[in-house]
Amino acid sequence: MTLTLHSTAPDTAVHHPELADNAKQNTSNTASTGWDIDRIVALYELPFLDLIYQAQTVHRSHHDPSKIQLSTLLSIKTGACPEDCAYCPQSAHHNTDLEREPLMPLDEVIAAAKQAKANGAKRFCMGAAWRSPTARQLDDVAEMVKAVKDLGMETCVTLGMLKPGQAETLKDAGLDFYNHNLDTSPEFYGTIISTRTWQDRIDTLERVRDANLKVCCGGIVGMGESRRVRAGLIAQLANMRPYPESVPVNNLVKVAGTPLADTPDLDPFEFVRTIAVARITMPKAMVRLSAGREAMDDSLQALCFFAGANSIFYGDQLLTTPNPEANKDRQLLERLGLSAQEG
Ligand code: SAM
Ligand code: DTB
Ligand code: SF4
Repeated sequence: MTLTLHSTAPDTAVHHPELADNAKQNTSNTASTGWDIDRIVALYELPFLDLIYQAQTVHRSHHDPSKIQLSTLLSIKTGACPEDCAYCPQSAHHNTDLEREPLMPLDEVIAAAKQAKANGAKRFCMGAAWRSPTARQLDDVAEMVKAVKDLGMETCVTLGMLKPGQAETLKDAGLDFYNHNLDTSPEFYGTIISTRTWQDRIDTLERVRDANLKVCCGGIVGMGESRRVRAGLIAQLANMRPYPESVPVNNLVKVAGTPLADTPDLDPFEFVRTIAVARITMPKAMVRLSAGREAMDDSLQALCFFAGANSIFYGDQLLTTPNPEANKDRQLLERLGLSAQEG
């Protein structure tokens, strides 16, 4: 199968104030209509309340608004990554305080997954700071996937670029999702990462799709990009055929020693707008309120849920940086009348 990305769309109309129009569109994640960047920018430019009302309307026609999907992350191989992603504390190109760690032994991975399951997570996501796994590394991860799947959890891994055949090996081991983010728009990509190209990302995403794995693909905002760049990222995601099942929206976690450590904060409402625009353009996707929650207060997170986020990373740690404590998240969900989505 070929993954097609459309940068232009036949319909460039701005749907305001007929808010229902967008709610009716792109309801299938194989829909043939594309999202033009100008039309996405126009969504961003709606009055804030109109935008989140529209996003909530779309959300309710495709999802149970009381459910939040919970995924727990584990870094199975930490630091010393050869890639130079400007945001990432794990890049060997940056001087962060991070301790590098080799591939985690299988029994430790299983213990962490059991703990995540006991805490109520339904999906276990394992991340490795690799450019691309070797055959041997992939076999080790496949064993981990099988063991986690045997616990009755959904599985996700993010290992960098995959070579032909590797996605199939993971699928055979019981993998459900592969996470591989586009991260930013094609135009901005080169200012953030120089050691791989946008096309490298697309090639791996195609391999993942061809192996019948579900795609988890999103990006990061708050890296000093313009609104148009954010719209460009969303357009690329929404125009994938099919668009990803899972869309993580990360707010930059600023880590000392990375080139982006001193980036000015993104306006929190712009972050909420990004969630809303992702929801409207990818109605059936799970939109994950991902990295950056530690710096958000409860009201801002509630606003993100209202804008259509219906998934979070759950557990005290992301990969290498802190996440809200699980107990605090449980309390937040309870206060909001939200509950964990089953399976
Ligand atoms: N090395 C693999 C890769 O890049 O695909 C997998 C791990 S990588 C850490 C997974 C994702 O984490 C990145 O694509 C990026 O979106 C996100 N990420 C990394 N550092 C981040 C940061 N400081 N703030 C927000 N998101 C970050
Ligand atoms: C994603 O989009 N965000 C997660 C997950 N996929 C792998 C990772 C966030 C990492 C944040 C920085 C860190 O903790 O190292
Ligand atoms: Fe490596 Fe992934 Fe971090 Fe980039 S984001 S430096 S590829 S771990």
